[in-house]
Amino acid sequence: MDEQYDPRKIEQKWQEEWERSHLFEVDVQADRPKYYLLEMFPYPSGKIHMGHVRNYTIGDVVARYKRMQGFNVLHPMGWDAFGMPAENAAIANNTHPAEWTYDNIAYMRNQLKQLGFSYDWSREVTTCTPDYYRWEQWLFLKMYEKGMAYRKEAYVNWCEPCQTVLANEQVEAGMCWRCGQPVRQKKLNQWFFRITDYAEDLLVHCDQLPGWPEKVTTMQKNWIGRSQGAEIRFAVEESDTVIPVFTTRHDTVFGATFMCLAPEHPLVPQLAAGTEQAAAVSDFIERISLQERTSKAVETYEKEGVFTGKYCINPVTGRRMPIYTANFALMEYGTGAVMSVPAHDQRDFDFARKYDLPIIPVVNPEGETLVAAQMTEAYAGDGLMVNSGAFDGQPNRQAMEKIADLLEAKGLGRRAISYRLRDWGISRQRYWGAPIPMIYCDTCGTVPVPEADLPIVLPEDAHLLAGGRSPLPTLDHFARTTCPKCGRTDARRETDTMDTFVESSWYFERYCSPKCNEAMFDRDAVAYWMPVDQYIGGVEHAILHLLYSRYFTRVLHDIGLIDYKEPFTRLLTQGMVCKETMSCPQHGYLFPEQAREERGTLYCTLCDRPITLGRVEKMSKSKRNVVDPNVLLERYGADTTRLFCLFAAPPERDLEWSDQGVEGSARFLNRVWRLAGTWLDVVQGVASYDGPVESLPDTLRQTYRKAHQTIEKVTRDIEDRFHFNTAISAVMELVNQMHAVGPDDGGADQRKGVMRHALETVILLLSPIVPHFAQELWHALGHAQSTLAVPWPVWRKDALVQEEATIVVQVNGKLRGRFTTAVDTDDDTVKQLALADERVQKFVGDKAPKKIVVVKNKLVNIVV
Ligand code: ANZ
Ligand code: ZN
Repeated sequence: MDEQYDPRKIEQKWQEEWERSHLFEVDVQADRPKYYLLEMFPYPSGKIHMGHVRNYTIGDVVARYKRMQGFNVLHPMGWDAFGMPAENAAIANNTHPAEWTYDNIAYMRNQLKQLGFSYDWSREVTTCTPDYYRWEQWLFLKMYEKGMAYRKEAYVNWCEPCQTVLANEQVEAGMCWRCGQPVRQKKLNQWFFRITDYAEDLLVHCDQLPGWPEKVTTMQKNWIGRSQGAEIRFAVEESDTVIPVFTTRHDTVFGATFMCLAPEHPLVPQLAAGTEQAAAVSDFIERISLQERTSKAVETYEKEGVFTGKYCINPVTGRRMPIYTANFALMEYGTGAVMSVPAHDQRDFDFARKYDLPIIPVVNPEGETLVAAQMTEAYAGDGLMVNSGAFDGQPNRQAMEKIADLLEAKGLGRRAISYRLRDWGISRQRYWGAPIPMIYCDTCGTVPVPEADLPIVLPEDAHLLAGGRSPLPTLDHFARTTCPKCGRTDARRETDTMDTFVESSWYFERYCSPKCNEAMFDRDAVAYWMPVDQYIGGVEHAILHLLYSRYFTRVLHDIGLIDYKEPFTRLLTQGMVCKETMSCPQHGYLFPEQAREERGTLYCTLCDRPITLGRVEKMSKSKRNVVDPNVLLERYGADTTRLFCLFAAPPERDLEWSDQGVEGSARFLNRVWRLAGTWLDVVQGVASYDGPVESLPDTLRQTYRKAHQTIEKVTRDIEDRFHFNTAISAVMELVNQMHAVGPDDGGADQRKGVMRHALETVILLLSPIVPHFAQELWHALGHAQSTLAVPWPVWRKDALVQEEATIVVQVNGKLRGRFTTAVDTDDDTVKQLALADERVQKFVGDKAPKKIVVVKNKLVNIVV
C-alpha cells in the first residue's frame, strides 16, 4: 500500500480488474434471491452532469450493498437515444443524428466507467438500434390488432413559414422558436395508445404502491384526474341533434341558462351554418386556433365567446338556452360541451355578465338568499336548493342523488365519470425516432406491416432539412412501398416516428435479456428479474415516464407476456444538485467568472463591490453555474466525488454544492488512509477479534462496541431510508474512536484483533460508497477477493450494549448537574439519584418538587 492516497492510480487499476474479471455481470440463478436496482437511463446529450453523478452514485451504493447482502443483483445501464436534441445538433453542426448520438454515448459510457459504477455493461441497451426498436414496432402491431392503438385526427402546433410541426417546447409565447412567426393549431392524422382504458386501474393502484413517495402517487392521481358526475343530454331546438355535457354539479341543472361548446367542437360550424352568426363564428374559430389550448394556458385567458345562432332546451326546466362557443370550453375534456350555470360557476358568471345572459341561483348558502342582480361572484359552495321545482328546500348534495335518479329514469342522462387523462398521442413528425410500422394503400386503406418484415429500419442516409422538417416523407426509397395486402407498388409508409417515451416504457424489461432475438424479452428472464425492486430517478419524470411505464406494463400483462402489473416496487426520487448564486448590489446576478476572491471575500469584477451570496439554484448551463464532473474526477478522483454526493444531503433532498464539502470528503479519505497505514503492519496476519466484550480493557472495549454500533447504524440508515449521509457520519465517529487507541492499550493480541475488526468494519461499510478506495485497503489487509464477495458485516447484539448512561439533570429547565448510572435504570431510581445530587439539592431545597420528568438514559427535569 502506498503511503500517499493516490486515487488516479488505484481507481484505474481496480476498474480494469473489475472489467477483466466480469465482476458485475450477472445471470439468472433461480435458487438465489434477486434484486433489480435500476436508475433512469440518460439521454446521451453529450456528457454527464452532476445530476447524473448523484443519481447513479445513489443507485450504485444500493446495488453494491445488496450484493454484499447476498442478493443476485441486476444493475444495468443504457441510453435513451432517440429524440430531438440529436436533430438540432445535427443541423447546427452538419452531422448526422446517429453519429452525434453514438459519439456521445461512447464519451459518456467512458465517464460512467471512470466513476466505478457496478453496471453489467454486457446488458447495455441503446434504444436507437433496430434490434431494440423492432420489438417496439412488434408491440405496436399487437396493440393495433387488439384495438389498443388507433389513428385519429388531432391538433399539432404548426408553423406555416417553416412548414413544420413543432413540439410544445419549441413554441415560445405562441411563436415559432426558429422563425418567430405565430404558431397555429393544425389537424393531422395521428396514432394514439388507448391509455384511458386503464385510467381507473392506474388510479386505483396508486394507493397500492407503498414503496413510492406519496408526492409522486398524488401527482399521478391528479394527472389521471377522476371526476364523478353526470352526463346530461340537451336537445338542440327544432333538430334531432342532442348535445351531451359532462357536469360534476348536476344539482345545479335547473340553473343552466346557456351552453358553451369548445371552438374545436365539430357541431359548432354545423350549428352556425346558415345563421347570421356564421361569419362571426368562423372568425372566432380561426382566432382561437392560433392560441395554445392546454387547460393551463386557457385558465389565464379572459373568458370570451360568440353565439352560434342556435338554442338548446334545458331538459328539466324546458328553458331555451342559447348555444355559444367559448374559449374556456376544452374539446379534450368531458364531451367538449359545458352546461353553464352562471350563479354557481365563476367562469360562467364572468361570461354571463359580459354577454348579458340570465343568472338564476339554485343553491342558497345556509341562512341566506341569493339575488342574481346583487351577486358579484358565483357561489360554488353547498346549501339549500331553490328555483328547482320539487327539489326546493333540500340540501343540494342530497338533491344531487335524486336528480341523477330522475335523469336516469327519464332517459335524460346518467351518472358518469370523467378523467382528465387523455389517450397517449405517440406520432411525432420527426426523423430521429422509431418508425411506426404502418402502410397506407389506396385500395386497402391502413395496412399493418407484416411481422416478418420487421424491423422497419430508420434510413440513416437521410439528410435533415432546414427548419427541422423530417426528411422521411420525401425519402422515396423509404416512404414508397408495396402494399403487403394487394401488392400495389404505390403504397406509402407511415413517415411519423414514435414518441421517445415509448422506448423508455419497457427498457427495464429489455435489460433482463438484452440480446434476445426472438421476442421483446425472454419470458423466464423477465419472470426472474422483474419487477424492478428499486427505481431511482429525477422527480421531473414523476408523471409521464412513470405513468407510461405503468401503462405499458399493463399492456404486456394483458397481451399475456408477463404476470405482474406494476413495474417498480420501490421508487426514490432524488433532489436536484444546486449551487449558491452570487449577486452584486449593482449588477445583480453574476456568473462565476465575474467574481474574484480576495482574502476570503468575493468582489464583483465589474464594480469592485463585495458580493452577497444569495439564493440556491439548480445547476444549469444557462446559469453557468455547473460543476463539470470531469474536473472533479481529475482533481479528486471518483471516490471523493461519490462520497461528497452522498454526504452532502439525504438523497431525496436538494444537494447544495460546496467546494469545502468536496475538500472535506477528500480529507476524510486521506485520514482513513493514514490510519490504515499506521495499523496495517500491526494487524497483518491476525484474526478479527470475536471474543468476550466485557473483559476488554477500556479503550479497546469502547472501540469494539463502537464498531458494532456503527454496523447497526449504517445498516439501518441504508436499509430504512437510504440516508447515506448519517451512515457516513457514523463511520467518521468510528474512525475518531480508532484514533483513541494507543500502542499500549490492552494485550497485543486483543489490540491487534480489535483494531483489525474495526479497520475491516470501516472498509466494508465504506466499500459501496468508495469502492476503489475500499478495495485497495481490503487488498492491503491481505484479502484476495473483491469486497463485493464479502458478506455485509453483522453486528453482535451483545456488543452493542452501552453499559453506562450519562444523565443530565435540569431544575426548571436549567442545567444543574449530571451523573452516570447503568443503562436503562428504572425511572424511580433515576429520580432518587437526581434528587440526591448535591448541586441539584441546592436548587430544589426543602420544597417537594411539583413534577419530575424522566427521559430514559438522557435527562431528568425537576419542576419546583
Ligand atoms: C355545470 C356546473 C355548475 C359545473 C357549477 C361546475 C360548477 P372537474 O371538476 O374539473 O371535473 N366542464 C365540463 N366539461 C368541460 C370542458 N370540456 N371544458 C371546460 N369545462 C368543462 O370539472 C367539471 C366541470 O367542468 C363541469 O361541471 C363543467 O362545469 C366543466 F356550479 O357543469 B360544471
Ligand atoms: Zn393494398
